[in-house]
Amino acid sequence: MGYKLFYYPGNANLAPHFVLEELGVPYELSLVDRTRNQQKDPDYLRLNPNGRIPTLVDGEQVLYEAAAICLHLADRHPQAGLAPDPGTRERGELYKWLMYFTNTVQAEAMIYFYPETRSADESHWPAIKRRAEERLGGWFDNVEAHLAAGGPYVLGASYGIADCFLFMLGRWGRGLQRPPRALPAFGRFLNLVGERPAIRRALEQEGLTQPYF
Ligand SMILES: N[C@@H](CCC(=O)N[C@@H](CS)C(=O)NCC(=O)O)C(=O)O
Repeated sequence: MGYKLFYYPGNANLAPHFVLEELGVPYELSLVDRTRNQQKDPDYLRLNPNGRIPTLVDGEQVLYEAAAICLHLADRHPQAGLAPDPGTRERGELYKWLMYFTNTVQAEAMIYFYPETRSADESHWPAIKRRAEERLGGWFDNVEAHLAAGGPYVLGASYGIADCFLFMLGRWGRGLQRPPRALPAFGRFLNLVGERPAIRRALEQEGLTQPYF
């Protein structure tokens, strides 16, 4: 069985890419060249009508939405232990955090990085970015409080897909005035996860260079 992950370096494909490397399963990476707007090419739109990255092909099935791909991969390989069993308290915690990461934090990051999606008037963009940065700071503070109260990982002692996702978000926040690496527990988390060989391999395969977060 082989997967195909459509990616652009550093984009929302990072989390599923970390998961694939962590699983150690065969997969192929396929570059969607955003510098040439290939995410809007008809061939790609047939796979992902949203024209966004990532997309995962798993045999006959095509999936988009990074968090859904991470959950699917963890469920396809339960022996790897990257997600708690369905129906458990821990699985509920995973849903809560993963949805928070994708629906609240990632969504805010998208406003910060792409203010043009919120107003066609360029003079509005600095204010949109400032507000998104303030709000992102608040979301990251909530993650900090959670990690400081437990940790070292999102679900406590066991590493999994929520950590892959959070590492991606922590990396995206590296250019903020108050970056996640400057928060004590979040900084420890990024250092810890950033040392994992699977994470390193994925970052290198995407051609990303230090500092990673
Ligand atoms: N919620 C989606 C968001 C995906 C997304 O926004 N990807 C960005 C890159 S990080 C993208 O493809 N942007 C190109 C575009 O919108 O044209 C997911 O998590 O997969």
